[in-house]
Amino acid sequence: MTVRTVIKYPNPNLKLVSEPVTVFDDELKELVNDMFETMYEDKGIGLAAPQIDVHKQIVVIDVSEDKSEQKVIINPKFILEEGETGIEEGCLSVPLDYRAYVKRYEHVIIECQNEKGETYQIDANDLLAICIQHELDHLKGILFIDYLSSLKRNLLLEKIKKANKREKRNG
Ligand code: K1U
Ligand code: ZN
Repeated sequence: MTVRTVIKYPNPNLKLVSEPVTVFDDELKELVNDMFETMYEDKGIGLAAPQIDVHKQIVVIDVSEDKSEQKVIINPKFILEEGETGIEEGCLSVPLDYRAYVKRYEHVIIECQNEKGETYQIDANDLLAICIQHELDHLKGILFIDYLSSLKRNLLLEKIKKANKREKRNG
């Protein structure tokens, strides 16, 4: 298993729309294992393939504290979206540990495939529902900061650019 590099905003590749998975082979299983390894290493609760610059409809999620609720979500489709909730979200692809409140559905049902190609449904509430929506947005090239005003997003972008310049100068 390998920890992959997570690409960061404003990398334009984060805006690409991911392609469906058509081949369910050992290479896919290895990619899924690498995604879990990368997510746990970065202390995340989810990771979408485009975040490691792989533009395929693959997401891994584990909202547990003991790595006991692993979910592999491939080629997902929303079946139901209802209610309203929200938390201060973060993203492994957004630098500076930036957090912001995002409004989300409280209850979602999705249909998807696992790494063997088997179709199944996930019925999710609360943090799992929020995480699913955040990760499935990545597959459409949407980041949680896209829901902010352009003023807030541009302020963040300036801060990130300054931090990147500082890092380059200091090595
Ligand atoms: O997609 C990602 O970059 C992972 C992201 C998932 C996520 C966090 C929060 C709300 C929705 C989706 C993270 O794991 S960020 C770090 C984190 O562990 C976290 C942040 C807020 C609440 C709970 C966990
Ligand atoms: Zn994210």
